[in-house]
Amino acid sequence: MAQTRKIYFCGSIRGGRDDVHVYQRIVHTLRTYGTVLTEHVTNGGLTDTGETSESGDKHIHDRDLDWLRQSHVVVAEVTQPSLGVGYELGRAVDLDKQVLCLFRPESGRRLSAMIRGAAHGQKFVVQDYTQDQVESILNQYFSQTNI
Ligand code: 6IA
Repeated sequence: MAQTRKIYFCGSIRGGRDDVHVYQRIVHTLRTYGTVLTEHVTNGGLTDTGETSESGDKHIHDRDLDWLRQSHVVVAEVTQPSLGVGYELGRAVDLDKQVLCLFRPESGRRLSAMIRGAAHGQKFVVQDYTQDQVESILNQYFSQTNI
């Protein structure tokens, strides 16, 4: 399944790029479980102004939604609040996708009730973690899921 599984990864861009190194670690690990459709989220050169967008926001939105529709599973790093990530998660629920949200309590933040409160069995999982648990948590998640 790992070869055919399409993974949509979400992480903050204009919401702030402080956690880009964490996104890179997650996506590096996700590649062993499938094809990651949204590698650009880990681009260290991408700033929170998103000024490198040549194709325009509508193109970004429509292309990302296309990838979201194609994906089998959505993995989101939700520690850094991001309107775009919240929007993607809402659309993912509407599309009946399987979702894993990763949150680091050590950030001192409290996760939005609309994300924490969306947890629902294996369909929508919210997992607290620390950075050094990235590999073990993803291993556990993908060994349990049948997607
Ligand atoms: O509101 P935010 O910008 O923080 O939203 C971040 C989320 O929206 C990510 O999970 C992405 O999937 C999506 N997203 C937001 N901006 C872009 C984007 N910007 N490109 C692709 N996905 C985006 C332009 C940069 C591009 C030129 C490389």
